[in-house]
Amino acid sequence: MNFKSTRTGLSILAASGFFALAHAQTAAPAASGAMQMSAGTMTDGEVRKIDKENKKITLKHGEIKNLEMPGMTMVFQVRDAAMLDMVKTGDKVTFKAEKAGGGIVVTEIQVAK
Ligand SMILES: [Cu+2]
Repeated sequence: MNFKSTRTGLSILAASGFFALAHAQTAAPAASGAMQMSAGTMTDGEVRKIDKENKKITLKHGEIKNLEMPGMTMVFQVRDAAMLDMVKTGDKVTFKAEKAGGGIVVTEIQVAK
């Protein structure tokens, strides 16, 4: 039990650390007057299907600006199968997708508030 709660605490810490970093990176170009910031944009979506065995998720998504992709429903690879424990079918989510290894990989996902 103790181990589990420690692990959860660590991953929350890691996630918030990552967030702080992302914010810091976003702040720099804005300060220098650059308005276009495409990399690392969060995209809205809705979970249609989860395939844990194959580390895949089907998302109905809005425009993914950093990939220049219009809204559609499609299957994504996820970076880490544990990400699929954080969402369920029907959830409205925000996620980050990047090109990696010839495919598109979801690198971050969270239930939309
Ligand atoms: Cu798509």
